[in-house]
Amino acid sequence: MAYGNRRGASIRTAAACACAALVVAAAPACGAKDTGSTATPKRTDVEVIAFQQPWTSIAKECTNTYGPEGVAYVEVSPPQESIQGTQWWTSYQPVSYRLDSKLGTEAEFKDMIDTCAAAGVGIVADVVLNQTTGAAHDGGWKEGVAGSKYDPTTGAYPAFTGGHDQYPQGVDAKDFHDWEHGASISGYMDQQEVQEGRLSGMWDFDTSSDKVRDIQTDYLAKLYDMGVKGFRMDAVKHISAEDMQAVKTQMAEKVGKDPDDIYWIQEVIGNAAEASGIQPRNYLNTGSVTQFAYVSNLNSALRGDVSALADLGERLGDTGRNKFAIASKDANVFVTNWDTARNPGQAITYKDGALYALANAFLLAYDYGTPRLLSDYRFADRDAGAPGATDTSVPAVDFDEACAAAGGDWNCQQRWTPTRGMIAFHNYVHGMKVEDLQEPDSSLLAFSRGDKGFVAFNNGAKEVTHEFATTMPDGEYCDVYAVEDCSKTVKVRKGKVQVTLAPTSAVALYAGATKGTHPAASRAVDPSTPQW
Ligand SMILES: [Ca+2]
Repeated sequence: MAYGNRRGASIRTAAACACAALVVAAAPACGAKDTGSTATPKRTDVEVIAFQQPWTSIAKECTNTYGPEGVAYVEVSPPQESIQGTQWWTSYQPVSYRLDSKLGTEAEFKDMIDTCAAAGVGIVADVVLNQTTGAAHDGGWKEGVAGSKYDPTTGAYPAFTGGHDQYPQGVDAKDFHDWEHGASISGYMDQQEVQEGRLSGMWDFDTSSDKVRDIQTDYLAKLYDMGVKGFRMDAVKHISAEDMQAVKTQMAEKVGKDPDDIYWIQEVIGNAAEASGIQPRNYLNTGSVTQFAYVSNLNSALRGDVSALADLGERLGDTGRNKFAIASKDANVFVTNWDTARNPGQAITYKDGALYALANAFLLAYDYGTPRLLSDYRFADRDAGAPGATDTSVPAVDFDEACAAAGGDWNCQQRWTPTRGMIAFHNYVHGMKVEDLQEPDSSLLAFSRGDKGFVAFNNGAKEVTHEFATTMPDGEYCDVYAVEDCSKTVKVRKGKVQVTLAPTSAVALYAGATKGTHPAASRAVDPSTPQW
């Protein structure tokens, strides 16, 4: 309802501007009075991955940044106890479902959920159900980050006892798949191999077993009852669709909800050349799926001919035309995640400088899928954990300090000015169709979102001035890609908009951001924004 009111107010303002301009272009012209008093547009579906960030740090950032800028969900790294080690990927090797991890305690996790909820932000938990730890170890008992014992040689994990300790002995080798006597997955043409073999040598849970499901759904139900608003399910391609469905149904029963009402994002890395049974389309009954073709399409088009993005939504989303397509409503889309960022050539990442901000702007401006941004840290070594990580913990990061300037250990993408502006843009134009898509040459692309927004991209190396058509009403709008305080504006006149685009840059306007109505800002550009 508040959204409707705000929309109404913005339209009235825009209409007043147009009238003033028609009458006479004199002071005090419409837009001259910079009140900056409007709140940011109401949050919709934007998610940010807070990669390897401690719970206390995320809680503060919900209050300071995610809430105010309009993020709907923050996806946190796996919250369960894992193996020890400084590397980030230790989080993906659970040794118990205790909520004592490198990123914080159960009490800190709960406090983060509550603090973020108070800021209007829902927590999405990254959940690892496919596996425990690597089996190829030197034998003997080891300890997880919270002290739980496990023996990766024999497959004994006594700390997986269930939510009520109903399995006091925990799990052992019988509770895991035994495909080819514990062989690892070596190919992706055989569904059984992919779903029952060991992923990189890790013990593979028998997710068809009642006992395993009971333990795992206890864990999910606990997270949900604590206030977690959604789940990002890891390595779902390695879990059969039947097992995934059964797990979700049982978990929903435990929390007394309809499974369809539980937000469920499934990591399924689609590859048309692989077995039919592991394709993303098999999992649409349980939730949305990660759209990795989006990552590769953005990667190639924004590094080359940007006009290749013109029909992206149909190409990736029209299931009538392509059986590997994923409809917009089912697609979780992103420029990169932490995995593709570590595989050179797979995605546009922070290492690509201005092109990364441009790609994230396209992600938030275009109308396909549910956008998921990444907040992460700089790395040279692909295995490197978060700054300061030890074998058992990641130190809290004060983002006010870490993001006080560009170029620190943390990238601070969530604070960059183009990020803030494009999140507001995305939320404001939500539900409007892409219209007037124009691609005058191989480095320019522009489109409108009905009468609510206009965006233009230049992925070329030269500054370009170009006049585009737009469905936006006449007015003078803030360029929210460039500034937060409306110190840079662009005028729309009679369905035309002339913009000057710096090399590898964008211009973004939405009807709710004019001189008189742009969201309040204390500066033009956030200090964490890199000088590309
Ligand atoms: Ca499996």
